[in-house]
Amino acid sequence: MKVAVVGATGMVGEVMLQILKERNFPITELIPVASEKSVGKEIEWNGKKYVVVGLQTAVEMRPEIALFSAGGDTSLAWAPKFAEVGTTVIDNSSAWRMDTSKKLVVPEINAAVLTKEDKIIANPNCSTIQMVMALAPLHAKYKIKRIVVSTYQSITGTGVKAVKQLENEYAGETGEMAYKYQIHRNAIPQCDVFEDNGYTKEEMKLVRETQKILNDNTIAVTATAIRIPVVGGHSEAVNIQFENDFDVAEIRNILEQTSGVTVQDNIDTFTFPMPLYAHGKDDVFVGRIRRDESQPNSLNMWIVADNLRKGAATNTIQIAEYLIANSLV
Ligand code: 11C
Repeated sequence: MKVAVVGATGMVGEVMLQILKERNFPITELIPVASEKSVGKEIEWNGKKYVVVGLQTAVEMRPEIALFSAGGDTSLAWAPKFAEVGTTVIDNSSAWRMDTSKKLVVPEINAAVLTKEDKIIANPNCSTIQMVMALAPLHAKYKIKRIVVSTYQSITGTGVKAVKQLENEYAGETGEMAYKYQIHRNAIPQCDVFEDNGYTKEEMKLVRETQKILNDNTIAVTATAIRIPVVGGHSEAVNIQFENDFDVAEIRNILEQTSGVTVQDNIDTFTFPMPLYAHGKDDVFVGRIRRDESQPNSLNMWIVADNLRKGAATNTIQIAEYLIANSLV
């Protein structure tokens, strides 16, 4: 496969390159693509040097697959140009996710919706991916009525500028700010911009993307997204109300059988997921599984995953692997 990585020098792009190597992705030609300021730079991948090219050059090279992680505007402008020359684009930005003509895919849940005709495929938001990974098998069994989720999100979700801000604050130095406020020793109740309804875009992604991936608009979702000074790994406290009653042991058992999910849940040994330990891993970790005793058919869980891996790069590459395995590209 001739594969373009668009945004190759960015945070997610670098993780993509790493994961392509780890998973031995079948690449015959790698095309690292970035914005004008990085064009001509050399990167090393799998023991070889590659020169970063611009978007137009990459389109002209007609890759079979383009993995995009270069922001919504680049995606809106360039994904269709790649699609026109026959490239299948898998896009990490929020640009196409809610477009009704585009599929929003978490391979373990809904890869079966993909066809050869899908030339722009959307990768969901990190906080949505890890939540639906744990919820999809439970929805299938007990039917979810309502989800209340609070997120505790890593600064790597914002990007390199936020990591620099934290490092500066930690060292007591001043520098460019990614957030309006200090993030070191703080928690900021704003991820992404505010929408007209008073929720942030990140919170509304959890609502809309969950309904689209689970293919069920009747699921009520309400979210609060918080930025915390963790470097790598989003955490979520999730309260779920089901239509049907459940047995907690059975829930644990279902999650233990779910591919891509690891249950870490033993309060006797203080075993539960934490971002420090999820960092660098591809699975979604679930723990603190317990009945919500305040209302019927309700459950509380704690869900943690590496936001740059399963939340972004790994999921994108899994989509590409599915396309190849099923001759859809
Ligand atoms: C964050 N979830 O942690 C964001 C990062 O819609 O793809 C990814 C934004 C997106 O801030």
